[in-house]
Amino acid sequence: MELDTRLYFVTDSTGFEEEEFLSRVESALKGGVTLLQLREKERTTREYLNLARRVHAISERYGVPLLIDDRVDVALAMDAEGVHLGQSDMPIDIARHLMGDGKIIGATAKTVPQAIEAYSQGADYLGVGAIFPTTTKVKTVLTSVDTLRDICNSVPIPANAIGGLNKDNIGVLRGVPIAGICVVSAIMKAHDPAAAARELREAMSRQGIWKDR
Ligand code: TZP
Ligand code: MG
Repeated sequence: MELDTRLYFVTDSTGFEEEEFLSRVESALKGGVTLLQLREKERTTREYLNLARRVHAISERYGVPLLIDDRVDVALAMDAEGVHLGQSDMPIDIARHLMGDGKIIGATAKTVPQAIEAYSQGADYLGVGAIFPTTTKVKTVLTSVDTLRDICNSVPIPANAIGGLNKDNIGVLRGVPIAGICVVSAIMKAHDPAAAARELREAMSRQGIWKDR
C-alpha cells in the first residue's frame, strides 16, 4: 500500500464502546482519510493486538495503511503496514532492522536534529508538533510553525503537522511545505467522522495544503 500522509487520522478509543469506535474508524475511512494510526496507551498487549486486528480488517477494505503507535511487536504480530515511534520508543534504526524495508516507519520529531536523525535512521515520514495545544492525552510541548517549516526543509521525507488542528485553524499551515496533517479529535470526536474528514480535505484544499497527486 502506498504511503499518503495527506490526511492522517490518529485514533483514540478512550470513552467509546468497541463497536462505536470501530464504526467511527470506518466512517473516517469513508470520508477519505489517507492514513490511519491506532494509538492506544492504556491497553494490555493482548487487548492492543486484538483491537489492531479488528481495525486492520476494516482498513484493508479501504486500501488505507494501518500503523500501530509505539509497538513494533504488535505491528509485526498482526502484519500491520507499519508503526509510529516517538523519541522514547524503540529507535528507528532498530525498528527498521526488525521490520524490514517493506514496512512504513514514522517518527515524531520536534526539532531539526531529531528530524535529521530519524530520517538518517530510516524513517519514512515525520509527525511534527504539537502545533496548537491539544486536549488529546499526550506528553508534548508546542512546536512553532517556523520550526515545522525548518524541519520540512531539512529532510526529503514527508513531514506532517500535528496537534490541535481542525478545519478552522489549519490556515496557519498555509505556505509551509508539509505533506499533510495528523488529527485525532477533529475526526474522532466529530458528530459524523466521515463528514469531518471530507470537511478537513476541503479546508486543506482551500488553504492550498492539499496537494493533488
Ligand atoms: N502528538 C503531538 S500532539 C498529539 C500527538 C499524538 C495529539 C493530537 O491530537 P489532536 O486531538 O488532533 O489535538
Ligand atoms: Mg510513542
